[in-house]
Amino acid sequence: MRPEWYGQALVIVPTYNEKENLAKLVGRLRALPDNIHVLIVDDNSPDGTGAIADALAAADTGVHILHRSGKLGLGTAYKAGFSYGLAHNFRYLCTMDADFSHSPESVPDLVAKAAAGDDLVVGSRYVPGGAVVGSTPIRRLISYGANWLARIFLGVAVHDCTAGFRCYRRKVLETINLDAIFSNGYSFLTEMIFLCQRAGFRIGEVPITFVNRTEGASKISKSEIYKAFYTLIRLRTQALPWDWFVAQVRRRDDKMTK
Ligand SMILES: Nc1nc2c(ncn2[C@@H]2O[C@H](COP(=O)(O)OP(=O)(O)OP(=O)(O)O)[C@@H](O)[C@H]2O)c(=O)[nH]1
Ligand SMILES: [Mg+2]
Repeated sequence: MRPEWYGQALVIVPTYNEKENLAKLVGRLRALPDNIHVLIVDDNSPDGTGAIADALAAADTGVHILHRSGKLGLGTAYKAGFSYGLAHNFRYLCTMDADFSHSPESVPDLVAKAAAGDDLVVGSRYVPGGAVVGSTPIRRLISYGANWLARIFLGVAVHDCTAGFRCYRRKVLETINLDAIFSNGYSFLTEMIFLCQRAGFRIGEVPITFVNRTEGASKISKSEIYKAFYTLIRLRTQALPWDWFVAQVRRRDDKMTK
């Protein structure tokens, strides 16, 4: 039997130099029984990923493509994808990496959980049943550290807030002011979770097995790690009760001048 959300989910796949992975990934997503559409957001990949995406889109009306002029960052790729998905009336907007770290066959689990009531569903490595395969100790440490800091500094309740495997209900993306999101790179992911939690959205997690990429190269640079620290500090200071603080100082000043 078809799920209630048949044909209503879009998976946004940002790509930069993913020629080894893209056709296989799109094939597996489109082979799922739920008519899940795919939107590739390619940043003029020098390896010709854009041309592969064009061919896939020409052969299947369920495959869409957005070309951007150059490498503009993961966060802005997601934003461009969200605008496209909202404009084309999709009810569930998912994001995933192109490198098979996220299994295409897990997408229906995420959408089904959103359809059952969660506003945002995260494909999570760090809940019971979740796992990481093939990562280096240093990558694991960075990932654990980032999640631990987000929990301590920002009070984020999600166990895997740096995961790019997600499903949003369209209501979330219509409510959160995407233009006000500062991060343009990987930190976008933590910032989105923080904003969703603050807006009171219901966030769920589905355990996934994250498999480190075997084809193509990572795009994470050292500067993304510095940016992640900056994001934590910026979000924390933004969330402080500045209005309350200013009111206390004013009250004290008033008392002193009386
Ligand atoms: N459009 C676009 N896609 C990007 C950009 N940076 C990364 N990506 C894509 O975003 C996804 C995640 O990037 P990865 O390099 O796999 O980053 P990661 O998964 O955190 O790192 P690895 O574990 O080393 O693979 C992949 O599909 C990339 O091709 C960008 O600037 N623009
Ligand atoms: Mg990856």
